[in-house]
Amino acid sequence: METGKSPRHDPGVDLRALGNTPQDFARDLLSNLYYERGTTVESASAQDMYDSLARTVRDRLAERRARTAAAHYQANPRWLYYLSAEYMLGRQLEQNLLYTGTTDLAREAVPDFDTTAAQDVEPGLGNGGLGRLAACLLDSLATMDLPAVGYGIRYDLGIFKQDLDAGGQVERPDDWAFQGNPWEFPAPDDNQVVGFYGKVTSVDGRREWEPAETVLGEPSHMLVPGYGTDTVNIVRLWRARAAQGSFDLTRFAHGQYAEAVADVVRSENISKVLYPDDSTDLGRELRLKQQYFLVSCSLRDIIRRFSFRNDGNWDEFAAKTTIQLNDTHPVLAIPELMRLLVDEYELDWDRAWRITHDTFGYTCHTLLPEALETWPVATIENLLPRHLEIIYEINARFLAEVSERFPGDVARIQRMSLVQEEPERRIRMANLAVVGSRAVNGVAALHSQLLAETTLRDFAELWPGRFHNVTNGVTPRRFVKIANPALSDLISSALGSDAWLRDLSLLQGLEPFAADDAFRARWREIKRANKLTLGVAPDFLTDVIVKRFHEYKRQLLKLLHTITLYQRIRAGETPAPRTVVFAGKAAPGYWAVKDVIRLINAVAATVNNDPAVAPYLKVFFPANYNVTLGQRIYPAADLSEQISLAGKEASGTGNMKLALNGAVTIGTLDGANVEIRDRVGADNFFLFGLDAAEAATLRSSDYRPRDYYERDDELRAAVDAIGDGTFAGGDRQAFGGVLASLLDRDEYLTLADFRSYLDAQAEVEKVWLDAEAWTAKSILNTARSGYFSSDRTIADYTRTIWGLDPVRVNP
Ligand code: RUG
Repeated sequence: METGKSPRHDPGVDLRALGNTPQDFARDLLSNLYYERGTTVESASAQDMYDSLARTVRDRLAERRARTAAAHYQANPRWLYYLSAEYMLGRQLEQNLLYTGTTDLAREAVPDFDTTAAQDVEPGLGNGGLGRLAACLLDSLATMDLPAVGYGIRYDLGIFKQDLDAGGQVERPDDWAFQGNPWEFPAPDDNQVVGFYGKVTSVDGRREWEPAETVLGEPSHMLVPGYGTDTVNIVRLWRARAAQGSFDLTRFAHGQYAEAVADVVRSENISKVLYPDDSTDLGRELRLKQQYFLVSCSLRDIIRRFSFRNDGNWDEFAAKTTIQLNDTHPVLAIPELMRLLVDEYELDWDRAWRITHDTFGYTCHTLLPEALETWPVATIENLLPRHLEIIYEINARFLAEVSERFPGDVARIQRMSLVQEEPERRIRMANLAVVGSRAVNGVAALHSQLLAETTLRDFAELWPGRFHNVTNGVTPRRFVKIANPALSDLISSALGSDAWLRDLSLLQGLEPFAADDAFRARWREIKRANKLTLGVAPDFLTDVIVKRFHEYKRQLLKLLHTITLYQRIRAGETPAPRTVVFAGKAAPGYWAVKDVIRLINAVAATVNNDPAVAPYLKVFFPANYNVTLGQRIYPAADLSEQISLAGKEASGTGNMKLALNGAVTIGTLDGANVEIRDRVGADNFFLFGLDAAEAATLRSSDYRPRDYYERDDELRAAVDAIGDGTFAGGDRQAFGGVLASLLDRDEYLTLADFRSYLDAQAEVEKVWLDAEAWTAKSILNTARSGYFSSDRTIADYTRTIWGLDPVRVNP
């Protein structure tokens, strides 16, 4: 039941009669097979069995959901609404079995459990860290009994599937719900109508927008259970549908089939596909349409929920509602709420602005200027004419405030304006977000500091109290308990309970075990077994760099090191055996890094086919890195590569998942690496490279990558091998682009950090050869990473930004 409606439990029906005995569970599974799939155990396909199992588990969550809704209805609490264009939820079955305590029941009831579970498709409704963070935060909100709803888009096609063809990335569509999505509840009663285009007129002194096109937003939700509690929250996802009457029957009757559905297709395209890019400003109108679609549907839904409970008393709105904007993608929510309040609910501007400003919080996830969205004024004017007027009005009032504070500072006013004038007029979404929010936060301590000192400096000077840091975190339920069951059992037995899954700081209790021989031996055995599961050599050092491909993340630096190792082995050295694991997707149009993927696979082919090298080095590039694959890689990793150029990675969260699974980090002082090192201790972290200030200085000076190339023999040999056809059957042109980017530009200072990185790798190797010393560091990494739980992140948001109170669900 969706909250917002009065919960009417039939007093004669006890929903909990579902029960959790093996008989109850088996009966419900059979009943779902019969009545939902029309089949029997004997003739069920794997998909039938999966779907029925999913429904059996979902029913148990639905019962908790009904109780959660009832508790929320009674408490009428302050709500958090999390607006995000992306959620990377990961597979649902195993998580929901764990959270309902039915894993063993399912294993008993289902004839071939593993085949059944393998049917579970991960909804890949996000690109990478930002979308996975959103999913971790939802998990923690529910676990901490906080009243929250996530809002997003139900893309038909999620993040593309990556294939490797001749070593190059090929993208295939991800029709994730092709077989249906048993976890989802449609809620057609709560449809919303969204307008686009059209004109604005003045009627009785008020502005009125008449959209020229309308689209239906159809919601469905997925359940978000908390761990160790009965709370089940929801994530509500909007799907675009053509408004009634869009199908042109007359044209169809005349055989004009494509024209007959043109309007339907145009409308439904809005939620057709996730934009496969998480870091550049794609100037596409359809993307702006998606953003407005998400925002408009969600705000109307939020207002519906608020009005139902609070009789539309607007003075209560900001007290009862806090809306978090996950990056700039949902920032149109600010002018949209203003439009709703001023135009539709007829509040005066000042009152509407107070409410709006007090309602929003904005999380910034980047420092890269190219990732700060801007939209051409002309595009917004055409698509959302009334919103442009409102943005102008917000800007005029805001700039008046700036002029008053900094009289005559024209340059400052130009920098802070919501409107960029040159080379074309564009709306700066991050500026709009900061102006329209009561709180702004970065996602790691260094990131928040650099935001206030560089990217958003003018704003931090104007409103210092508005800026906060909330360091990211990850859910230990998915990324330790589910991903690494053997390690979880060992941790629980060492700590005497599994309470650490709800209070990750308890991992500290593992510290003494770093000195315990038997414990270290068991720790190593588990790592070995996890490597076998991943399919890598159990006794090799597993060295992983898994993340989206981007130049600033410097997968190329890892590759140069790999080539150097290869060349050393060819020259007769015998380094400690290691498998280098690369995984990740590149944005389809980002050719510079697609070439890097091709090059990695070319190096892999050469290395892996050279018998002289085989005892010492392997390169492994599993395709299609996603949450599911990550869950297999993190538990197998010994070394976590976090080697971005300092000052470029906002936080990173793979670094946290890996450390929690006992990987030791080699990294720069970037993003959350800084905090990981602070916590695990400098002795348990391999540091290298320029820091953010040094990198900024070098970048702004006359940096010459060729000087580094000429000075360092090993670097020169590695770079030359890229250019001389060693990895391309003698073709010297094959990787010319990569070569030129390194030698002529090297925007991310790869060559400048190369030697320092190799020195740190030498240290890695030295420690690795002492298995006991390495294992102790591995254990200490896990023991001291409890801070990186998303439960702590949520506690920080709650304390510094959201001000939420938990609502307990009655048993
Ligand atoms: O690149 C950042 C990561 O550093 C960060 O850990 C993650 C979650 O905060 O967000 C990533 N991100 C940034 N994804 N998209 C953007 C572009 O704004």
